[in-house]
Amino acid sequence: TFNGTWKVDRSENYDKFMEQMGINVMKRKLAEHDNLKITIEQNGDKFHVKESSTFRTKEIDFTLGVPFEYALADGTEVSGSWNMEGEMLKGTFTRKDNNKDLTTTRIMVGGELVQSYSYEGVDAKRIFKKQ
Ligand code: MYR
Repeated sequence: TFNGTWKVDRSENYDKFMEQMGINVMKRKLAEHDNLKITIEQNGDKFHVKESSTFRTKEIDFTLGVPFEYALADGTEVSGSWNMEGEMLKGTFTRKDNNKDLTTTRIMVGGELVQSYSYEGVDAKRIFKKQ
């Protein structure tokens, strides 16, 4: 289960990913220490996700397979949906400003929540520990 509050512990290649997303170096430096915390409440195929970081606090409700819109912490607007593939949550989103795809997954690995990000050939991961 993904339910719980998850605090980012470490990241892999996240700076390169953000650079590919077009985020400037100053924001990337701040994002390195964003203290991202995600609270997930899943009820069947319905999710309530609360995101909090040094940048903002934001809450969203979505249903698996149902498209929704979301603004990323840097303001980039995307639309897309989350789907369950086996034990993995897979999010397929499209940037509204350039129509390019951003995919992301969430999976539990050894008690940690691992979120992967992929954009234009650059992959990154952020690994969260339960709070
Ligand atoms: C959620 O489940 O957390 C809400 C929906 C998230 C949609 C998009 C997730 C991709 C996040 C990419 C972060 C990039 C920062 C530049």
